[in-house]
Amino acid sequence: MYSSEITQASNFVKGVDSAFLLILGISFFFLISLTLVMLWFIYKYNHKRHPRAVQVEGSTRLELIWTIIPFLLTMLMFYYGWAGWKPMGKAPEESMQVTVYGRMWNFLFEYENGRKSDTLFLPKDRPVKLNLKALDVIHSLYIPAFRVKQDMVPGKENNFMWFVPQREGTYELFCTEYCGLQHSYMYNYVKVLEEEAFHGWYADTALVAEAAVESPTASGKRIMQNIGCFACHSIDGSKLVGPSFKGLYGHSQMVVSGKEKREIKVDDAYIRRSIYNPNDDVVEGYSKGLMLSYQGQLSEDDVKLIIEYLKTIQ
Ligand code: HEC
Ligand SMILES: [Cu+2]
Repeated sequence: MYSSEITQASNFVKGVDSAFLLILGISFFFLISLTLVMLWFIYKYNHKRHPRAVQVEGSTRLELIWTIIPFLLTMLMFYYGWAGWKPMGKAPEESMQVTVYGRMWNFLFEYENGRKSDTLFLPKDRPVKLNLKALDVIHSLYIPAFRVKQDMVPGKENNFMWFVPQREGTYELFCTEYCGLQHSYMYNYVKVLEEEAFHGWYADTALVAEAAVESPTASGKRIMQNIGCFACHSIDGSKLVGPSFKGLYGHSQMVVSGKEKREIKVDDAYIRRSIYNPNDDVVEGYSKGLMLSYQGQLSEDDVKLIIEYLKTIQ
């Protein structure tokens, strides 16, 4: 269908596009031919040219034709669809593994060496298997340029997608299952790099170095932006899904702990608890269960930096 010189963005582009173009082609063929036949009939059986209506009854030959041809066409479409889809179900053994966490409302990519990122960096020409983990509701990971899309179902075992990126570049990636208020925040990029450049990124401990030159408050803010806290929390006093961070630190807050309502002072321990066990103390007027624990996703050091940043929002 394409000349083989053009490299596709991924190994699945060809199979999906062939099925798509075949179905589109068949649809257009029938759209045009049926329209022409209709116009021809309007002309031919016009009342003036054909004054007396004739009843036509039964034609086995015609009925066979209009059963067999559509049957063959649907089987052809099925075959192309199936042939394009089948290889997606089995990832090669040697695939690079990346774990994708989807939560309201961001994606987080975790690599085998522990490196985490909100942009998906990948080496060119190496199969990659994305192990999909939805932490709250159903999300769906979609990379249009690679022609791959997979629902992320909470609790589902062996939920994955795989592909081979074949062309360097930056491609869109987003959630394509409406998952609540800030669904549109789940939008990011895939960056496909040459093997060497990828390794530079992968092995780079610059993230730590970066944090060392950055002030703790700037690091705290960056961590929060990367992991998506601001989808639910503002810093200007406006109420989003959760309470605003403005003027939070050092002030008192009414919270519901279990059945008991109490007033607490917002200090380091309270913020740490809010991040790791958000349902222990639920801010009065907000629902339990909206904020999920960041246990395992944010380290104690990350939390300390976040606290430093929160102190500055007064
Ligand atoms: C999906 C929406 C959502 C995301 C994302 C989210 N939160 Fe929350 N957060 C809430 C809600 C709702 C509450 C209030 C209910 C409660 O206390 O659990 C809350 C409460 C809090 C509180 C207590 C605030 C107060 O006024 O006492 C802190 C601190 C907090 N979140 C920090 C964070 C941090 C840090 C992040 C990012 C690592 C984050 N949240 C991500 C929804 C969210
Ligand atoms: Cu989503």
